[in-house]
Amino acid sequence: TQQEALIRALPKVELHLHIEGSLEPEMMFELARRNGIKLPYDSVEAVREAYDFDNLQSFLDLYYAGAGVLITEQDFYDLTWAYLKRCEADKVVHTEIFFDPQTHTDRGIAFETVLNGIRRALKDGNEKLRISSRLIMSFLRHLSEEEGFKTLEMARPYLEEIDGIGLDSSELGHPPSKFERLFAECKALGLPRVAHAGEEGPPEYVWEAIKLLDVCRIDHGVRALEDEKLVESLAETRLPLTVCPYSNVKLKVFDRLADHNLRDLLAKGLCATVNSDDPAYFGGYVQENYLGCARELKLSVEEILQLVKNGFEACWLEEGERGWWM
Ligand code: ES4
Ligand code: ZN
Repeated sequence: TQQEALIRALPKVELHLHIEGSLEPEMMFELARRNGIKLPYDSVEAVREAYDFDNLQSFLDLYYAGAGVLITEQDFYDLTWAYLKRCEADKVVHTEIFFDPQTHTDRGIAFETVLNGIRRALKDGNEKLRISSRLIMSFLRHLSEEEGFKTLEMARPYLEEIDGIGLDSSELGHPPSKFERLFAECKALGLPRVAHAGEEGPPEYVWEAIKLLDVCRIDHGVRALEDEKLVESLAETRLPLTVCPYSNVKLKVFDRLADHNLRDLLAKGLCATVNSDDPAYFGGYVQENYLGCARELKLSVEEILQLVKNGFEACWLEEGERGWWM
């Protein structure tokens, strides 16, 4: 279709991608072998079969376990480089990725090992593939605010290498308000902030992320549609939502892609963007998310163009760093 050709041809950005969530089963096996780690699966196929989730938590349990094969700086480099090669193939020209340092430091991997591996790949991506990027350090919200402060202390010598702050992991029961002081400290350090909110959690969590954490984007935010005042505010401010359609279906936020509210978000004037979240676990990189939505939601050419432009609008590139595509 015309829509499909357009999606493939357009330069795109990605603004919601957990680098640990781009660990494909093939690489999981390769790194397990390289590092002498025994996996609880017999084959790549068995891993893929295990990726049948009931909700966010059932996914996170496997996601944190899978990340256990990442040990050396080279592992983090290889993981990030494989993602960037995929970006190249899909015409993703700019990407803003999350990493979860606590997932690694809590099992004895040095903060520096994680950061250096990812950073070196991003630099190579910029130089060799012409893909620009930002790196967002995300706090795990199921851990305490104090744990978050300890992680911020670990990051302190490397703040030049960190472009922003995120908040992810188990949403229900861990509202943004739990991290108000931590995010105030990050703001004082001059770091821009985003937070996952309104994925499984209620619209109140989106309000909290805006008012208490002073975020410049909401990750997911699809449940914002339940609150008319919130929709009005998001339309007015154009505070972006980084929507991840396949993720929402895999984690049962919506039953089917055809039931997703992406078109409604656009129709109400929100700055909704399309992203992949954890593509190795949810079965599609950003281009597949666009293609799936175009097919199942019957997106028009105008809607596709709007989504792509929203990504440009929502990204953190400064005026002088923008590529030919922007
Ligand atoms: C995540 Cl889909 C999702 N939601 C919250 N936290 C996450 N971390 C990785 N993927
Ligand atoms: Zn996410």
